Amino acid sequence: MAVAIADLVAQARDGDHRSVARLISMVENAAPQLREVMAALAPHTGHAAIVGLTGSPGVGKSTTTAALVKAYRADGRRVAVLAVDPSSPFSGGALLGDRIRMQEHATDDGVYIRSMGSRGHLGGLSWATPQALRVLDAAGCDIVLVETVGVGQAEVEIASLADTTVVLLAPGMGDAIQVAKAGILEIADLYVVNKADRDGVEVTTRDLRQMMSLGEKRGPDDWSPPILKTVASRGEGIDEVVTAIDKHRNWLTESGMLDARRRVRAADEIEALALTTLRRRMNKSRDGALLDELAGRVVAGTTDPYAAADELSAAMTALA
Ligand SMILES: Nc1nc2c(ncn2[C@@H]2O[C@H](COP(=O)(O)OP(=O)(O)OP(=O)(O)O)[C@@H](O)[C@H]2O)c(=O)[nH]1
Ligand SMILES: [Mg+2]
Repeated sequence: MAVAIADLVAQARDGDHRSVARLISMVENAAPQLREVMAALAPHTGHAAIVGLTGSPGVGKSTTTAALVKAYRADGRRVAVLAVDPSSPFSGGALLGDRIRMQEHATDDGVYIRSMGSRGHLGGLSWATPQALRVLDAAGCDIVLVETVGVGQAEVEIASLADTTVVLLAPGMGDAIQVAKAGILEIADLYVVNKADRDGVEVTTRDLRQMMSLGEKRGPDDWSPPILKTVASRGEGIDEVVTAIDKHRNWLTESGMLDARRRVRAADEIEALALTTLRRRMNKSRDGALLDELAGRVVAGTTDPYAAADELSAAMTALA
């Protein structure tokens, strides 16, 4: 059972799916070896292009993802799909429908598919997803597609994890209005109006364009998000999406934005981990009844909240 972490990482880098799966499970379960895992992965990260796909329920994210996988494979690229379900605490296998759609890739070593719930005991998406992305990146994936349904804050969170964020819309779903509401205009690098075989595709595209022009604050060197039309269920327009994603990637690299985005992301990750450590120490000091005692003194007026917070911080530092 006890496999050396270095071996596990080496096997994952050789494309062994079971090793990748075990590493991601370690992330999700916050296994005790996680520090060692992350240290072993670190030198191998930074290659994969992280592409987030988001949009309202049923807009065609999974169908588009499957079509993109096919296109990337035809191009000889190694690709992973991480389906993040913000409403589910469950992880592990892919959702049933998505599994069927992905069936043609099931025996392809160049494709890795995983779904994650996001309400894990450790606070979900923001905690486990970046670490899972590190595993897939270090495992040698060229592209990691992260699919998440655009409800609540999920799409904004995904955008903060992705190099390129693709927002999907479909005609007749009032999506253009939703775009404005959800602050999607700030996060989209690429719009895909899927189900272009349906009526209303022009209306959706026009609404979207109008919405974009209202929010326009772009300089001449800034990226201007293109609007593409697809019929994902027939694979139409998918090559154009691949090209646009590559083009955005090149822009990110050349403008220095890729590095800038990644630094922000790393800073967020470090901050989240540091806060987790602090909270753990605070709970320890709570066991020691310090917080309780301080609260009593604040209520009694013998100290003030600022001085009490200083005292708590000092006690937490001493616990380091
Ligand atoms: N007419 C048409 N139907 C499509 C197209 N793309 C997908 N669909 C259908 O739309 C339905 C929803 O597609 P999914 O790919 O599951 O959508 P999704 O966004 O992943 O859905 P959730 O994960 O549930 O949010 C399915 O029945 C697809 O077959 C398209 O281009 N045209
Ligand atoms: Mg889906």
